[in-house]
Amino acid sequence: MSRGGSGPDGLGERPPVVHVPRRAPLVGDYEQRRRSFTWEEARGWLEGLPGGGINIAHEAVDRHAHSELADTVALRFLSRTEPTSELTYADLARLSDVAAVALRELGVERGDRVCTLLPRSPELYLTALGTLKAGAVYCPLFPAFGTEPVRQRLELGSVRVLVTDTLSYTRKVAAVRDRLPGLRVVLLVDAPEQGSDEGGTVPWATVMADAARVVERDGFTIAATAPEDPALLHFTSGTTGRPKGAVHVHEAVVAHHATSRFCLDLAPGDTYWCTADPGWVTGTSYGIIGPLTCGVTVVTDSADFDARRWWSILQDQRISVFYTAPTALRMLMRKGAALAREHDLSALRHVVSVGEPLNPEAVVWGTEAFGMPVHDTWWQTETGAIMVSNYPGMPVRPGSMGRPVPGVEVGILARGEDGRAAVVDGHVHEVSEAGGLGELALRPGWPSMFRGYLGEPERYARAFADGWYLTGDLARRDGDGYLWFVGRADDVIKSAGHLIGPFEVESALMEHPAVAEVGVIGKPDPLAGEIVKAFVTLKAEHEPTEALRRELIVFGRRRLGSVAPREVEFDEHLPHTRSGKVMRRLLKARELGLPEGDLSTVEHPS
Ligand code: 6R9
Repeated sequence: MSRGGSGPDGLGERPPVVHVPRRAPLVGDYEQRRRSFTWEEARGWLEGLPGGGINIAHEAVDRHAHSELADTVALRFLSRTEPTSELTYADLARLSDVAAVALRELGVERGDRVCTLLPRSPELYLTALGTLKAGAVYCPLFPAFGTEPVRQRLELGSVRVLVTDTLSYTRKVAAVRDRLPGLRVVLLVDAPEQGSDEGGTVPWATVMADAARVVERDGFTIAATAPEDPALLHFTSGTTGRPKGAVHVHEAVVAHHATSRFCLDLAPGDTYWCTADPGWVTGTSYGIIGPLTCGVTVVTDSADFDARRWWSILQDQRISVFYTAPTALRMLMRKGAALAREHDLSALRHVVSVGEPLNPEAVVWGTEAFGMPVHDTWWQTETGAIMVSNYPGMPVRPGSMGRPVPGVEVGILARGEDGRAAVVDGHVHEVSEAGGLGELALRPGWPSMFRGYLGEPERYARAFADGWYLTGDLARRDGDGYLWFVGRADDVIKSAGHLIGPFEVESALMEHPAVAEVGVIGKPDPLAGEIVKAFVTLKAEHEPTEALRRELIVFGRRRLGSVAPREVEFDEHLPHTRSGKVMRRLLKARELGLPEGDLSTVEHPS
């Protein structure tokens, strides 16, 4: 075990926090579980379809609808504007059958892509599950995206059906609809059943009513999907180029389920709240699929962050397991632990975090506010499920992401000059000494690993080397196997837990007539972790005025929505590589006030 106040290799400055959970954790004894666990065993915890297939929606919903959980609330929808509503597992099974038939009646076939651009509302969850039941591929879009990210994802995904509301449609899709010939059908959830005013759209209520009659008449049979059939498409961002569409298959549900047990400790009887929007991978893997496979009650809230509201939800809903992100925890911390203590959190037994580095202070603050430490987890869109975690019942080392999920092998790979894992003659080398820095890598083989970047086999192939999946994150591993996040090996930005590609932001700003060149970085921010900052060189005839700076911010906001730059700075001399690319790393070094020659430190902002 660790020496006194820090990890054995000087990692971490705070003593481990020990919390004895109220009930025996499902992961059991971690060391023993790691030795004995196989993914085949976890597959056996699920039902499967007759004939050897597997379908995520069957495991998440139908399996429970035919069990003693049928009348248990599966989803509870909280909202500022609508009354609270609920769906039991039996309701959800029936209505997702109807949604599946509605999609089939609209011509959706196996493998077709169906998108939502919706707040966290019943229609989003019914579309997700109905799509999976129809054997099609569900692709969630973040409702705060602006026109450009929405258009690009609909186009790259060749999306066939979009489910959205009138406001999002008119603001973000109508004007670009003629550039999306693949988009056959747009369903509006708020249009009256008699018909919609928006040309080229169909009311959700109408197709659902028609489909309900079909189900009544003919019954419904779920698509007989095979384990390797595509199920989910999640767009994610890289350093360069367009967003990448990570494809996940139905077999992924084995990992969603096992990690929901091991890391979130979910079992029937729990009331669980995941604050992530399904537009990001956490809100799908652990806001829909994982918890439903465990038969719990999932609470969703369509409102934005509000500290008082959040503490009230934790109290009034008697939340037992809470999964959130460091930015939200920092926002709660700002309001103080006293606010937490005004609330009865006696139902709460496990608090978990993901998405960005979790400050050691936040872990420890958890013991004051929640009565237990915050447990960090690490994973990515590409991994589909949690890969590294702090487990209930094990000492938490504040600042560490935890240890690998049983069934997952992690490597720390020695780096080359570009900061990524060095591949020499097709081979990589693991950093063997404890505490050594390298690129975090995973041995392929877990069920929820992405099976491709849509239409980009070379990009997918580049994500692997010598039998490892390369994550693009830098990390250290201490002598006890705990992993410590150091930074990204690339220029991707994490703001409030949301992954943002600098190239996408740069491309959008380049559309402004005054802009000659742009470099975008993540600027450290005490609350959001990073905020998006753009350095802009203007074309010769334009003056760097305050008015133009503000115009660029508004321009970005309109095009990009929530991923737009919060800060814009004019810079006549953007640094370039020899090949002429803007050196974002140097921009970041300047921003941080670091010596420009010393680029190695840029990736260690802590
Ligand atoms: C699930 C999700 C993935 C990237 C990942 C890393 C960062 C996630 C983290 C963390 C430090 C943690 N990240 N969890 N960094 N500590 N516990 O967030 O997926 O949006 O694809 O982002 O997020 O950099 O590589 P995604």
